[in-house]
Amino acid sequence: MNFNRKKIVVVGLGKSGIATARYLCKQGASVVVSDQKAADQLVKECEALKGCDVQFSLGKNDPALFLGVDLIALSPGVPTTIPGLKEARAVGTDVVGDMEIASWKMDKPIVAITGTNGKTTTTSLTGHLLKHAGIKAVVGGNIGEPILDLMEEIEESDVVVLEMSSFQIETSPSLKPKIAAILNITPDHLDRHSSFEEYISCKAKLFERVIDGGSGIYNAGDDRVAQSILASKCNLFPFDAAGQLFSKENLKEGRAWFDGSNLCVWPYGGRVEKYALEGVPLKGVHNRENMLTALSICEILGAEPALLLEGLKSFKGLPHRMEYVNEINGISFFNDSKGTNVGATQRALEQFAEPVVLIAGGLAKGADLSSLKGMISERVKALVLIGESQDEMASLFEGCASIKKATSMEDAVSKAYASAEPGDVILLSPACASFDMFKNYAHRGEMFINSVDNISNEVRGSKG
Ligand code: UMA
Repeated sequence: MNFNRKKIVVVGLGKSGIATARYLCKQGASVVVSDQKAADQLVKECEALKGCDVQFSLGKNDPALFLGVDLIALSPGVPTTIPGLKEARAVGTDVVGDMEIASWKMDKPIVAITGTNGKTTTTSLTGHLLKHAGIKAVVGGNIGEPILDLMEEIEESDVVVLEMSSFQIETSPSLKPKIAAILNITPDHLDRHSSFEEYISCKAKLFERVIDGGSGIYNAGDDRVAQSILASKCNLFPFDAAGQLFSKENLKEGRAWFDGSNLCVWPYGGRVEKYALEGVPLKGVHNRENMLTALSICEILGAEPALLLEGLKSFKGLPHRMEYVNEINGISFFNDSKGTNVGATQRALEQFAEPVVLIAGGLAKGADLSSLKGMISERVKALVLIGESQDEMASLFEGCASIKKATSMEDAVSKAYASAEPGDVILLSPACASFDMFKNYAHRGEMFINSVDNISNEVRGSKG
């Protein structure tokens, strides 16, 4: 589509909406930005579009705006079912996401990474490894860099690496990856998808869109993933991060696995490369999933294995994902604020052999939190609950661990500290979204770190 003089409504004035409006404006489109929030809640966002000739329609997503326009660009957080969209589609108006718009203008090979957990780490690691191997990669998408802000960089790049949420997959039917990867699927975003099955099939659509001769990398140890991509026609590339699925006879081209001490990747038409894990900072099964995926992508793209191993060793991980914060009086603090669903918290708890004091709660997004029961009984000695779901969680987990409720992050950290003894771990891994108490998961993680710093200063003060 040539955007010049086209009438376009951009819905949602967050990161994506700002980038979309800015991009379309530059292309000569006549843009109206709609957001359900009122103008006084969007001062910074409106400021970010200063100098762009856009109109604002704030305070609600007015369905009347969707009539008679050429295109509606939805931000990922905006449901595809808001009033007015059905009628717009019925008269042939395209309703798409920012990645769809980008796909109309891009001719670079695309790597698309999805999954419920680990996709940000994998996307970031893939970008890091490719750069380390001398391949010019632009990294964006759900990771926090809207793709339409990166279009100029993309022109200069060799490959585009995108983290894609289910919302972004749903609204970008023409985005055709050369390599797609699905890390894992556990229940999430059930407030947006009509069922878990629908969420799974949305992720699996990515494999159906892979270009001819392209590859689909997937977690063979995740039955839901393995089942969902069965009909896919791309070159399937399963990986086994636990090292228990493939027998000796089964180790063949187009596979990646853990052999007990090395990560092994055998690309189609290549040979087996082994990456020893000694000196590699990412730990745990879930990080092996992330590393096997990133290494497979890089090898398919022709990166030099010796450089990839160096890259694995120099990758330090990401903030708010199982991030070590501090140790105070023998108690270790970990920030996993990005643990916004049950699967993520389950994985976080699996990492510790030590007794855990868990800070959890927030917006449950329609999830069935009861599936955490077993893990909490097994690993958690005390549970400190925050946010909207705290009462629901308190009754669900009664008898599984001692339970306290907190009114703020500072209160939660102080109650967790009072419940812990030397040798214990205090873990923030909420299993819920953050928006009931915080701006986003990063804000929640920062508040956790600040509260830990305050305790550390008090302890030092009292010792001094
Ligand atoms: N809004 C409306 N109407 C609605 C709903 C929302 O007008 O019905 C408005 C809100 O008032 C707000 C704006 O939309 O002003 C927010 O849009 P958004 O939620 O799409 O947020 P962005 O800031 O544009 O961020 C989005 C992604 N957010 C979501 O998918 C919820 C970011 O992923 C992504 O990094 C960014 O685009 C850049 O591409 C975040 C996320 O939480 C990290 N993703 C989920 C996840 O990882 O689990 C999917």
